[in-house]
Amino acid sequence: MKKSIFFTLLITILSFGAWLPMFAQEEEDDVYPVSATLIGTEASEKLQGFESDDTITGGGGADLFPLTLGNDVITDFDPNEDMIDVGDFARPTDDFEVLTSLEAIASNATETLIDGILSLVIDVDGDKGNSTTTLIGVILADLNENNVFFGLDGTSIPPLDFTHIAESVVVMSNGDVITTPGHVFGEDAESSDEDSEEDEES
Ligand SMILES: [Ca+2]
Ligand SMILES: [Ca+2]
Repeated sequence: MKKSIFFTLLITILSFGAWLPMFAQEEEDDVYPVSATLIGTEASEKLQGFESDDTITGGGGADLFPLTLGNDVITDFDPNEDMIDVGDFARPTDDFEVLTSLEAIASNATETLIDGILSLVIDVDGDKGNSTTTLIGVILADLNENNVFFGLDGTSIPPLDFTHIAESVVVMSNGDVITTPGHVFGEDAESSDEDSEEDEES
């Protein structure tokens, strides 16, 4: 009898131990980006925020700005050189089939004075989640087929030769601040993972 009580106790302790990491994991999953700041350089780069409220500045070069959820601000969109990627809010396969054409953007956007500068506020998700992207100093007439990428023909890579990925500084919901350094496009963590895998194999 004593033995079975011992084993019951042991199993109880062990299974509780097994649950602990799951609780920890759950807590980790609850941490999410609250706001992000992306500041580009003179290079042509991709500046992609998160599902947070992001402030994005491209700097020089021909920059690509994929729009994301949250209330975001792009401070220096240059209609003659830069490009916004609205693909995530245009394609029927995604959750939001809203910004499917320049006309659709027009009907989901308002020109508003922000700090005295006429700017374009685009309701990216059609009011489903109150997400907006504000293009400072841009008016509706500035947008055209050359600076908006829809990806509706099945292509997902915008025709803009960016060479770099911009640095992002992200404030998480638990107060942590995570910085992802800017880097050359293609030379990211994935390639170093592959390297280490190769090392293990050899
Ligand atoms: Ca740039
Ligand atoms: Ca965002």
